[in-house]
Amino acid sequence: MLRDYRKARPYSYLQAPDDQLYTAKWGNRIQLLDLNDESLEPFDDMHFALIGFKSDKGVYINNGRPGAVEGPREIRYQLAKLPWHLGRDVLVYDCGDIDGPNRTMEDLQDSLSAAVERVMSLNLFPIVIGGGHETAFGHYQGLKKGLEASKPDLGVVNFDVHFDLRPYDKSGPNSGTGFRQMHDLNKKLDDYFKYIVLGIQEHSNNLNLFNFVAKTDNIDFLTSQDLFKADYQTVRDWVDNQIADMEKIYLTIDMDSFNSAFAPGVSAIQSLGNDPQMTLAIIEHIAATGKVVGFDLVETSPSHDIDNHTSNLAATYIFYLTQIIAKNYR
Ligand SMILES: [Mn+2]
Repeated sequence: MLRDYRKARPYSYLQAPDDQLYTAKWGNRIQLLDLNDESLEPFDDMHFALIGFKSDKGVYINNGRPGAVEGPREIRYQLAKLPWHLGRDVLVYDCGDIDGPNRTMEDLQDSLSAAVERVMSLNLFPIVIGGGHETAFGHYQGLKKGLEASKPDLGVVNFDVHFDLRPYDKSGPNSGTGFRQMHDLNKKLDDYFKYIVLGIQEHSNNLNLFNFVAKTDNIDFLTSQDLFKADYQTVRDWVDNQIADMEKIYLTIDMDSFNSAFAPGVSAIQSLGNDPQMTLAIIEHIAATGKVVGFDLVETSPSHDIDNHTSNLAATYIFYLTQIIAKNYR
């Protein structure tokens, strides 16, 4: 039995099932799945599994503005309103949430990891809706365990303002340490680790972090200004070069990487952030490689949002990414 697991309930966000594919919305097509149902058999076809990660404990520990705990709820509402373009064969299951107000961040990360592993054992494609960026360390560990049989070289692609590579020896793990934890975990296991970040802002990372990145192999980045100045083809070539040796990819999108005009509902607003169109083009290109084994959207904080801009942007990304992934996994 999964811990801290709340199976999906038909919140008011879901509407009556609709077989009319030309008029159906996501809210008519999403189905519920209980990951603790032991009678489930692995699925034969490519389907998606939504998991909400109801934690902003890492944001709180990191002295950020809490609120991302409600991200999963609001993004589901936005998703339900979008038209269905995935046809009849691709299904999206809402598998519910990892939720535990009285549990530690590490407990919840372990529980998320187990849920992601369970999703993969059912041959479903995980989409995790955060939650603070502590989502990443839980999601990543679940993917790693889910891939244990074949042990591919699993790379990490992060769209983020921050490296989230902070040392945690004194402060303890939080939403800003997840990728350092991945780095340390793989170093200990002597496993493959490669990590790239797109959208780094100089003014949002101290020099100690740039120093760590400079002297660590297999971590590379483009700043948000690099993305602004380069044309799409240049960025695409850089990405292709970076991901060439990744056999599988874990993709994570921090909503604070976007310009706050597009994504005001985050803990750390970013006045100079990435453009969502440019970012989508790059992410679609990465998804089209067929290497992505799971993705998440984190740090959507509805209480800081304006007119649901941020949750709507996150839902829109799910809309486009699922199409590309479904097409390239067949
Ligand atoms: Mn982050």
